[in-house]
Amino acid sequence: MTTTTRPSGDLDTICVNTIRTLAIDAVEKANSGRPGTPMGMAPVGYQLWQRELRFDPADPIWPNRDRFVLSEGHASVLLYALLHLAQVTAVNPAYETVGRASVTLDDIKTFRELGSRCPGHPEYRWTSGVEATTGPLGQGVANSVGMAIASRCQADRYNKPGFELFDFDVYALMGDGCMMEGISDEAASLAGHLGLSKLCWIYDNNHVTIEGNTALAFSEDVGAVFSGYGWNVTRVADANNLGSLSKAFQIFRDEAERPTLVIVDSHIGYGPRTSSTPAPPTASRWGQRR
Ligand SMILES: Cc1ncc(C[n+]2csc(CCOP(=O)(O)OP(=O)(O)O)c2C)c(N)n1
Ligand SMILES: [Mg+2]
Repeated sequence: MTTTTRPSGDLDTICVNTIRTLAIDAVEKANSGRPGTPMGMAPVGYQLWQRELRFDPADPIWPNRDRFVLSEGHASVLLYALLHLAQVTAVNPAYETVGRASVTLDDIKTFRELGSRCPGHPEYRWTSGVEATTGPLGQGVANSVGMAIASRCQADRYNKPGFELFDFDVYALMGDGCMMEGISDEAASLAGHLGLSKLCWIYDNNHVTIEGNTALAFSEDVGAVFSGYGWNVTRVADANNLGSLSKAFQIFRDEAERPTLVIVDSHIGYGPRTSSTPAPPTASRWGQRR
């Protein structure tokens, strides 16, 4: 007789922690890669893919699907975990359904290996469900502006009263590095000018980049800058608060004139308890007190 051990905690917490542990295991197996950002952003990915995005895992090329762009491409394993857990099906480069999962558990086990469906950075038309190739910081958010322009163009061209064929939203997840890149500001300026209200950037404000604390090189008031670009700016003080995330995404959808920036405060590597990393005071770890 086999027994199944069910992890403790509510279902949302189990799902979020499953994303975290997939990220940890993939990076450990590859002996390469970055689990910290997927762990910090796991609740954001979960909230988006479970509750916010309109998409059909069985039809990943539905033209009116909401788009998700992982601009912080170094966190690729977050996207692979989401594609796997959402059971997105695969299409080939010609966009034909091929009857298998986009990302299997075995694919995740080959993370960062040559020929893997889970390369170090996400590749468009290599892993289906990946909407844009990312890695060069800033590139994904810039791509997302083009996608939001496409959403409006297709709506203008094809929608008729009572027949709304196109109204898809575009979400892009970015980090401090994306925010520092000039291309992001140019793209944000254009998005604000055009009033691309179908566009939502989510800024992983974890105050750390490769070189250390962002205080070393980055101190601009991001909210003020984006307000100046004509964006709607909102804030989530704790990435683990799914209710706050939900409200922020509702604020985005209620906005009809401007693109939205959601500034999310997070902790890189959130989750495991070690003797050198005390629990943040604002939230219990792993969703439960220990
Ligand atoms: C244009 C560009 N420059 C440099 C890099 C190398 N790089 C990869 S991740 C990273 C730091 C990213 O920091 P952040 O976006 O804050 O991500 P986090 O460390 O918080 O996950 C850098 C500099 C890159 N990918 N693209
Ligand atoms: Mg950062």
